[in-house]
Amino acid sequence: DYGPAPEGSSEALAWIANHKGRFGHWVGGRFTAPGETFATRNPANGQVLAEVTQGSAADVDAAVKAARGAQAKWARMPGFERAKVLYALARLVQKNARLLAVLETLDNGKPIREARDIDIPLVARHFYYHAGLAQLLDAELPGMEALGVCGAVIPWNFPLLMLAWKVAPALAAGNTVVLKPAEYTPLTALLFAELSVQAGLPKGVLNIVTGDGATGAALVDHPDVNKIAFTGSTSVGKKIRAATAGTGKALTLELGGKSPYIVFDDADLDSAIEGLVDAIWFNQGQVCCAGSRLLVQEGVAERFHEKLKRRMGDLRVGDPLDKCIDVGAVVDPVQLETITRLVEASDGEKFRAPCALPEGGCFCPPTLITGLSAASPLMQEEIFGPVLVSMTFRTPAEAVELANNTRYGLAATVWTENVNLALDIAPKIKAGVVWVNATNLFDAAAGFGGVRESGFGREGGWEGLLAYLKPSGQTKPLKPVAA
Ligand code: TXE
Repeated sequence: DYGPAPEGSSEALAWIANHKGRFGHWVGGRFTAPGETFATRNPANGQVLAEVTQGSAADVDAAVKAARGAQAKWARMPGFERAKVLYALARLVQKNARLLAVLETLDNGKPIREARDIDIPLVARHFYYHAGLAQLLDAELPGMEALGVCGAVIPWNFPLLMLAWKVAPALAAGNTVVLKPAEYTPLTALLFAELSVQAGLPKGVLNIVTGDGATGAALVDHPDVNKIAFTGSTSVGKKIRAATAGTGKALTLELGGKSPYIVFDDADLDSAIEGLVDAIWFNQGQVCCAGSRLLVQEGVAERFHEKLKRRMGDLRVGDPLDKCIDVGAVVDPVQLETITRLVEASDGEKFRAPCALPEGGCFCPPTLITGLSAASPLMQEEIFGPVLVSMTFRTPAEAVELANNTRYGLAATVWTENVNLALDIAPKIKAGVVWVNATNLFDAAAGFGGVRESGFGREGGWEGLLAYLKPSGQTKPLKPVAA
């Protein structure tokens, strides 16, 4: 069903125009008047999409007060009543899928195919799944209660999906939320907030304060916030951990990565190539668990690199609203500059996909770099762009050693037809998830998160929900669990 983009941007632009192109914060179930604003732009053409308000500490305080005011009543509701609202949110996301997908693509630069087929469906699934958990809570975890007011600080690579990862479990457990979207991509969160009224979400249960890192820091530092859930860079994660230490705030951190993608001699190479395209060029490589470090066994390395270069020649980089393209725009000129600088500064042999890049936007060619040493900065640092670095190895033991030769530990991928080999090395790799002959598999029911400098805590599944609960103050009698 590929062809020129029938999905226009008119509906999304009309939504922005209905708000006169200027947004305040979402506090207590309505938009505040816009204050001092900054622009959010379409990275594919540099055009300003809208002006959003730079949140001050006073704005954060007002949002926290609204969240606090709504919390006790929301938590006292029976789980199945909260579930009704979460189901309604899931259905509204599906009903407005096209509008949300186009708005996400405009604000972020990701291919519309990905926003439409991956981001937005996963958002709906996350709310459906947590609606189910909300219903079970009273019977299954009678001794647990909500933490209170939860602060969420999220990144720009999956704007609405990261909102869902934090808001769905928080609300299911009876918490209220103040969310700070990334400054590059605030729009789908604001649209979602508006939709939440139709879902019957009580006022004050979800509040959104837009702004930059200073706004995020004000939320982290607010004394009446009970938990911070953060996804973003390792450096900011460290600051947040330090800022919350000793405050009694609960904390989960989902940070950067440099995930290995290991290909053994006996792997089905064509499948491994397709997996790799998904691992490193999905979302322009701006994925925390991107398979950004290829480790390929010596015997097949040359053949694999040849095949990979041929496949890179087929990648289409272009207008993110065009359904035919594979790689869209990176999120912002600053990110583009960082990626370009890192690539330019590295030695090693660089192969850039021979594709024409559109002018006037943040476009970056898919790039493969070989011939680097294990210690070189590009092998160690997260690039967060469409850039793959590659090394060879001889033995499985060496593959494990190289895989673990990083400060991160978010994800890893192993390709081999030898199931014993896969089962042997997977547990030796230090990572939150190891995929075998597959990559980028996510499910709302499976906890996702990292080890080492990729963070701690899990999002998704029961373990993700438990991160939004604490043992109840009053001891309730244990109810028998229904068969
Ligand atoms: O991230 P930041 P940036 C990595 C990736 C990328 C780099 C920089 O390598 O190139 O980080 O991206 C808010 N207190 N990842 O600068 O700064 C900020 O406003 C509280 C990996 O965009 O970490 C935004 O909402 N909050 C990552 C969010 O933190 C603060 C996804 C993330 O921004 C803050 C994004 C502070 N002191 C970037 N400073 C992943 N793991 O997926 C900033 N923020």
